[in-house]
Amino acid sequence: MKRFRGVAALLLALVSSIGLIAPATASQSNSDLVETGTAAGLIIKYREGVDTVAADGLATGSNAAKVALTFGHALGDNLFTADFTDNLPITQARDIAEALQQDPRVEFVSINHNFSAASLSVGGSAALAAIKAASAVQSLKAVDAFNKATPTTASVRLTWKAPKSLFGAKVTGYIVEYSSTNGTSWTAIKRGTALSYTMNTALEAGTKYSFRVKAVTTLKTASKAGTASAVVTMRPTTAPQAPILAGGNVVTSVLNPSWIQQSLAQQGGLPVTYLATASAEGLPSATCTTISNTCAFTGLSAGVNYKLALVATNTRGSTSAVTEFKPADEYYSSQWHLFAEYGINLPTAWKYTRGSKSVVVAVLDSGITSHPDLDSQLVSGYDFVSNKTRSNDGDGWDADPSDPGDFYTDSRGNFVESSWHGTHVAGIIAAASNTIGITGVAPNVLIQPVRAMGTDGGTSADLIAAINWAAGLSVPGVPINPTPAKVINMSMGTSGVSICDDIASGGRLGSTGQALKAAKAAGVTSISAAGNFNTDARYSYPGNCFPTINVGATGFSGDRAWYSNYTMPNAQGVGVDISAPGGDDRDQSQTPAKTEGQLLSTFNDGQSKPGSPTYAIEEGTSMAAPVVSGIVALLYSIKPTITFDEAWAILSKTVKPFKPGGQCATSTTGMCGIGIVNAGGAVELLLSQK
Ligand SMILES: [Ca+2]
Ligand SMILES: [Ca+2]
Ligand SMILES: [Ca+2]
Repeated sequence: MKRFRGVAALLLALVSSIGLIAPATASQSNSDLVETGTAAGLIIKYREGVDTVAADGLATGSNAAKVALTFGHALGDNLFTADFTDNLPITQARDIAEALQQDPRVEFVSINHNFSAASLSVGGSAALAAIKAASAVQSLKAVDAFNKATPTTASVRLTWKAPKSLFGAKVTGYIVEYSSTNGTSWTAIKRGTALSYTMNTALEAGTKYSFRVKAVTTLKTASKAGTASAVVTMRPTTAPQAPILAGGNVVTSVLNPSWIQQSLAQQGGLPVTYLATASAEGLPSATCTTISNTCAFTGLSAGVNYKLALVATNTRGSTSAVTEFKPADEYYSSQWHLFAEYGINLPTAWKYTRGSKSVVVAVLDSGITSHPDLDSQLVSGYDFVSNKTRSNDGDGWDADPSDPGDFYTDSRGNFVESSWHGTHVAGIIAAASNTIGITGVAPNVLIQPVRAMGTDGGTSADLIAAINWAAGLSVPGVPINPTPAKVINMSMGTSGVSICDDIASGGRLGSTGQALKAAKAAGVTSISAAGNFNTDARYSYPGNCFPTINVGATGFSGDRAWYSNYTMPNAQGVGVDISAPGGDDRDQSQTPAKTEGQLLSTFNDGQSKPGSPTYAIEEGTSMAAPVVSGIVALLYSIKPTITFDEAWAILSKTVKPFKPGGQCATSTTGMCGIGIVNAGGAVELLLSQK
């Protein structure tokens, strides 16, 4: 039997230095890799007709393995998990798997790998000390901050004075809270240390808002929010938003055009007058003024096509009907990965589509939290975290994929804050284009949150069930997915060496590979993160499984992000397929303010359990993979029957080049994959093929 020895020293060196990658040895192959992670158990596939429980009541095959195996879940496709009581080193798990493989009733055995979220952990883990909250901030005032430069954005300027009492701590920021329900519920926004804040997101003209402010004080590493200031109220107004013509802007034989009735917010909170102008080449134009949503023209020639222009006016200003899409989300200018030189050229793609509501992207991750940029973007998902401790929701598999937080106390006793990883990933794909916050790559597609990671990661058995379910395939004991996904995003990886292929299987697909292949056959394209350990992408599961599009991360300047795994020479097809911006905090000189070279997306401010919705920057191949998933979702929106292979062909033919002279560009072995994904190029190529 082949043993797995010989390159351990090389592997260790690679983690800290990529300088060693050039001298590839001809003898390197997957079977040389020494696996170094832990395994939660095994995944067993029985031969056709074999009962999984033998006549003696023991699990079939456990005697051959000479170990006690606890049977866990049926995963679909005749796959079953057999769990170890405690995690075992993968090398030990392999020995057990090899013994079990000798049982003639067993078709094959896979390792049930452990993996974790493939983004870097950012933020500290300081425990809250018992410091005293500051007193209320003083003299809070609110005025309408209408700005002619952004005439349809409702804006309120708040000013206040510092609290009287800080109890020895220092102010490190303020939390502004607003309410559209007369103070019944409040939404918090974290601010800097300035004694003012102009709020121009999340507000609708014509609505009465309440505002209050809390000081955040910090003593050493401990922070505390102070008591709230007195409440002030304000009803902002704006110029009207552009009216939407019901039938486009061409009048054929209809001489009484209408447009969609505007809401109070769309009217800027004020009475609006509409001026419609109908024009046709060589004929006099006609105008019509009204306060309703229809106009009766006189003097038009019958049977002529007129072009209609529509202007809405109130006391704040005027806005014309526009057809070209420009996102009005407050933080769009911070989303450099969408439009910068080494971004994904998304504005070109958006000329044609921002996605279709019939396309679902499954986010196999830590779950989801309530967020005003995501709540409108969801279809129902599922929770496949089987381990009742790791799940943090008190049970195993269940129908509720909400993220209860994955906080934990590490082995040194430090509190590790919840990552809200699934919330961040989901926003990159499909945050709503709604004037607030950010916009996703494909804001008109829908997200299916599927929990596959809990505290400290997940297991491949749960991931396999999640893949099968997301793709609409059957998973025993779970209702069929009513809205199967077309795209599956897997932003996760392993720190140790975890090989996807099976032991003693002669290159046959492993259980994860089987699930991915079945998903592909069901019309699904699966996207994976290549991992964040600055090492050979062959080592990181599930990105090293086939078939997925395995994504590496680039930074603002278009070269490999420092942490991103990469393709080794002679990697035998297991490596990084393509790169996408995932952020690089060591490459931030030209990035928009406060992004620190990273990607801004939806987040939650709770340290353990979910708190209030917010936004945060993160970096990782976890952030790069959903960029690709969003683009692939745009392709499905244009061509619902597109296949995995067709989508890959489109992506690979349209990539942008890496930064000239950089590591990715000068590598002769496709270190960072074929190039940087290009949304505009991909959408235009697909449309040209239709
Ligand atoms: Ca659960
Ligand atoms: Ca749950
Ligand atoms: Ca938004």
